[in-house]
Amino acid sequence: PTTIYLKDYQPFGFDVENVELTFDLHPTKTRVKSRISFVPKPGAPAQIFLDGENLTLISARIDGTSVQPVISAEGLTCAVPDAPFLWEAEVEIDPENNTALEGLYMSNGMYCTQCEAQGFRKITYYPDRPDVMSVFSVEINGPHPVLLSNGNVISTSRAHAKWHDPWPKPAYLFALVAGDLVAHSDSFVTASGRNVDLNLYVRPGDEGKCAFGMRALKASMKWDEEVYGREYDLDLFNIVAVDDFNMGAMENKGLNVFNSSAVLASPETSTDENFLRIEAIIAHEYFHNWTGNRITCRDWFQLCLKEGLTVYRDSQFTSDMRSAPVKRITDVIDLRARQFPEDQGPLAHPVRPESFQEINNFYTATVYEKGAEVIGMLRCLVGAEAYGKALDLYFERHDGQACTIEDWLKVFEDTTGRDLSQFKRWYSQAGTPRLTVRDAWYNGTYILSFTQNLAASETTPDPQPQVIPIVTGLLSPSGEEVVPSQVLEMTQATQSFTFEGLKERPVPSVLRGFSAPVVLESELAADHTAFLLAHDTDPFNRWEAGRSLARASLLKMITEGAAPDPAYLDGIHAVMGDATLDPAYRALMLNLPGQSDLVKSLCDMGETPDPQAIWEVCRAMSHVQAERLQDILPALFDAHQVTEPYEPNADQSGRRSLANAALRLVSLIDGPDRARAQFTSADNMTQQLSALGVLLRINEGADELAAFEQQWKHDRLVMDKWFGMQVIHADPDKTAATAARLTEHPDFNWKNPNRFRAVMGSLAAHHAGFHYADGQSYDLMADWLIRLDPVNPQTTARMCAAFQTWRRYDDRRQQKIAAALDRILATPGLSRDTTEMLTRIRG
Ligand code: B3K
Ligand code: ZN
Repeated sequence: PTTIYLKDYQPFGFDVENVELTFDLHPTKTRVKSRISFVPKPGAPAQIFLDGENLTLISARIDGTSVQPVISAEGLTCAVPDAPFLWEAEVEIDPENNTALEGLYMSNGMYCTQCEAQGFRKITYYPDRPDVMSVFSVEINGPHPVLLSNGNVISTSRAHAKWHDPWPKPAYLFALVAGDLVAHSDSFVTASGRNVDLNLYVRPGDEGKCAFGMRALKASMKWDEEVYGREYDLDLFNIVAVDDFNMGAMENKGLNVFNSSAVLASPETSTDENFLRIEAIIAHEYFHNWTGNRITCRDWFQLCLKEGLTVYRDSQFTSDMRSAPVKRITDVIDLRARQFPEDQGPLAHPVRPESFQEINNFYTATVYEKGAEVIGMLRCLVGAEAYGKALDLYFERHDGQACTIEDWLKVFEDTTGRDLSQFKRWYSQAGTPRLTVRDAWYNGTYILSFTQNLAASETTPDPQPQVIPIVTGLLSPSGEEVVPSQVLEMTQATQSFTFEGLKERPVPSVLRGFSAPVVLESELAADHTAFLLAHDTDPFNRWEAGRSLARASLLKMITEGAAPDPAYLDGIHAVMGDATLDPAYRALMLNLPGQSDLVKSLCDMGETPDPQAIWEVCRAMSHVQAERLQDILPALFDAHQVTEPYEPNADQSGRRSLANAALRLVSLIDGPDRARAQFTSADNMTQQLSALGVLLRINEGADELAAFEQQWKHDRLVMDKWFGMQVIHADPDKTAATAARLTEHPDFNWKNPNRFRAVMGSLAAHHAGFHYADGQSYDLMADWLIRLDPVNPQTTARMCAAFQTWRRYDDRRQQKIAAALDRILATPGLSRDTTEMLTRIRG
């Protein structure tokens, strides 16, 4: 496989003025005609190369004359005039047998496209690169009631539609949908008074699951006007739900395509978490209209330009719609669970990678989530107002362009006068910096000293100090904020910050709001964690204090057989009983650190982690939590019941999450009765599913599981939960067998990515079950990756990340994993996607 390098970037030799496409739809023999006006740039080559894969060329003409291009597996090469010319081609493609779900494919009888990153080349010959932007007109012929493409409708009649998108765009934003769909329609009036028709297209039967998505879309449109001054720019905005989709959703211009799990919602079938995720993804795709579509990426190395920024924007949106501290805490939990392992293992790469084999493998937590963290740091450093000015300039200066990280940083430099060359290292250095903090106190002067350390890695052999914004506040020993939050701007490898004029030695609260994506290590003279859990005014750090106490206690239980730390238990007892605190926030306080987080800590301590022992200690800790909180759990459960009609808003979902956290713990002591009652009486999925989870966890849910299947067997999205729950809640010694049994279920449609992930993704997420000593989970995973790879390389490659932390385990496990990896790698014809992932992981 070839490696592509950022340093080799060359602009394309031709401009594309205009693209006209005609589709004659047929399940196995779709014809695509293209008419493309090319204009050679000065110095253009005498031959043009057009990307194309899995296409059958029927005919090609230049300015009306037949040509015979040289065809390869990657595209075609053809001699061209040194003046503007019209390229006309006709190709045949086979959507029905396109199981990779990239290009034009079929899902339950409906036609659908996915072109990002390089799927358009599976539709027709084209310069399939984001810096080639053009205006598209599309004609669709096919016997389907709904025929959609980007932009505005020019005409429709039976079996025929014409579309025109006035905004120049790269091919990856092209979309086409055709099928027997129904629309849930609404409209939105923009700030300047333009009326926009909104449609959410779904399969007949799903009409009742559209209202929430539509509300989220309108809220997003309004928010982007109010917060970023960005209006929508077409008369029409369509969203389509599709059952077979490799990821969450796709921001095609004016025609967003969504995994049905990321848009369809109803109280009966969706949990509060589902609603939250749907709202965020709808916002994310909508926000791409400006950050991604109007301003796009010059090349795929710049992916974080649109993804980091758009994740940052959707997290701001969720913070505004719901609770900002809760959003921040859940984002950090997610970052540590997904991005940190990536950044600290064999898949580590910079936020802006410098090479790749398969770009689809770089839609990662690092590009997305760390990319968003980098923007959060930038905003923290320059301040909210300067951030706003820089963004205004970004939109003004770069509208209609395909840009780079250099362009992005330049608008900040130009508006603030700052030199961001050191800050830019966040984009080029891989790895999670470790930040160590020490303190000292001399009569009235308090000093905080920090050291930053970034481990060398393959992509970052010689790490240099980064700019780290450390938001810090100081508390008095009685818990008052004596120095309010301020940004300490660290630029050196080691650096001290001095605070004068203090009456008594303060308690520091550092890295408030998790102001930088680092691992903080405390070498403070005294351990203030329990104090911060009780008193910190920063909600993030207060939660973090609880988490640190829990982690430290679990590690001592694992390594020394110690008893659970009473300071931790007293601390959470106080927080749980504090009715002034947001219920959602309190529910988060009860969660324990992830088991793979603990593995990492153990490795750092020089210990060999035992997944089973970690699992048992976490179980034991939950029991101890339940006992310590026994006096308040029943009351917490009762007091947070929602009696009003179900709404997926922050207030109600917060109350449900606390009640369900209480239910989970109290059931460990009192048994299944409360959960059974809740399962039976529930009128919404949040209550039903959490009751089922509680029951499965105490090995009591067999009847409910059967009842659930009966009740929901007609609903794919709910059945995904049914599949996943059984794996997630299996005991470690039964996890592989449970997953294997589920793959035999008649409804285990493994070619559907959601269903595949429901079983295999849950297997990977069950830490102790996946790493159970007999190695059966590794083998099962390998079997299924081998089977899925020829069908759907993207979903296979993504699942390979399950093995990325394998070097953290003992020799026996490593041998078993190595054997599984080698077995997959030895499969003839393994895809480029999976080969790249596994070679990097295997090392
Ligand atoms: N831009 C798409 C992701 C495309 C993934 C291609 N493998 C969704 C998003 O980030 O909004
Ligand atoms: Zn995105």
